[in-house]
Amino acid sequence: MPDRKKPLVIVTRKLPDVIETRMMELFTPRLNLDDTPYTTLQLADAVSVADVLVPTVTDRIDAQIIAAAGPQLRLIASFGAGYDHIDLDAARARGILVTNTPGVLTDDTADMTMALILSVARRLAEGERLIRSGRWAGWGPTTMLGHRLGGKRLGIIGLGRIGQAVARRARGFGLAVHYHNRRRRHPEIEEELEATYWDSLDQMLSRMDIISVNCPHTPATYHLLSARRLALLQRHAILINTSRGEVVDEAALARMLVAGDLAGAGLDVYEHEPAVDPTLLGLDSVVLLPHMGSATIEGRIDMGERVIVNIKSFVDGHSPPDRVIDTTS
Ligand code: 8YV
Repeated sequence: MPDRKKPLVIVTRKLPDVIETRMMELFTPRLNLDDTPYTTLQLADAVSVADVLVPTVTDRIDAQIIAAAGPQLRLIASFGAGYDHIDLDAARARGILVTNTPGVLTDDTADMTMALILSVARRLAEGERLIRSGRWAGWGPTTMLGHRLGGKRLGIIGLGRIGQAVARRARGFGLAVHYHNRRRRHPEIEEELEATYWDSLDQMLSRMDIISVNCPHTPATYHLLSARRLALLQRHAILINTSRGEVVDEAALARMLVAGDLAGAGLDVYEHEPAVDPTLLGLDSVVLLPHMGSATIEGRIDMGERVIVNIKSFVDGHSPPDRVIDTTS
């Protein structure tokens, strides 16, 4: 670190007050109180002077931005678990450390995954729209019928922290847990979750009632659910994505939903955020949320705390606990 006493920490978005206040005590932060996302130019300016950059998922820290970094930038302490918005190779080549905030948003994201499963299967958003439209004619024995969760099969793609938290919740709803993962999980985890492992994603897809995407977005998982793989799903199946939009071919998904080749989808993330495939907007069979899987005040404060711990340990000459391991190399 330069010998300036407190490091210049540039925070690209508005964080909870309590986090910003603590940063004021510990560092010399440059805050973004009106929360206007940085342009590429502003990001380049920021890295040219910051000792530490605190970006979020909405900031694209690509090779061009990293190239604009001044020699004083030694740490990118990202506010979020996913780090697909940061070019890790470029950062590593410049000797810039990258940290994230794992673990603290696991339960919130798993809760939201269950909420989407329930919303799609039991038509919650559609029912709510019906009430608000003023067109509800009253109860009927065969109106607004959805599907029972109990006894159905849930296929989880990516049984990491969040995937496992989804599995625990799903068991409480009587769902049978299946999963596909790059590496098979330890037998103890499989036993605890009563989870069935599928080495072949294709085979798992063709047998499940519900699919939940819980793997990170990496070059290897981009369009993992391609048009070909989506076509393997059963017509009555539903797809839930609370991970990253890029894992699913959104246009192909929209086409399948329109054609009735898939019963429904619950999406919290999109391929080209904040844009959403317009076809999806007109479909009653989909529930669409604005990337709010981890959006709880408690979660955001915990994320901010992790950012502070990472910066503080680095400034104090220690290894920050949440150094990102580049799984792509
Ligand atoms: C966060 C997320 O809100 O942490 C992640 O990876 O996708 C979100 O839930 C976002 O990343 C904050 O930067």
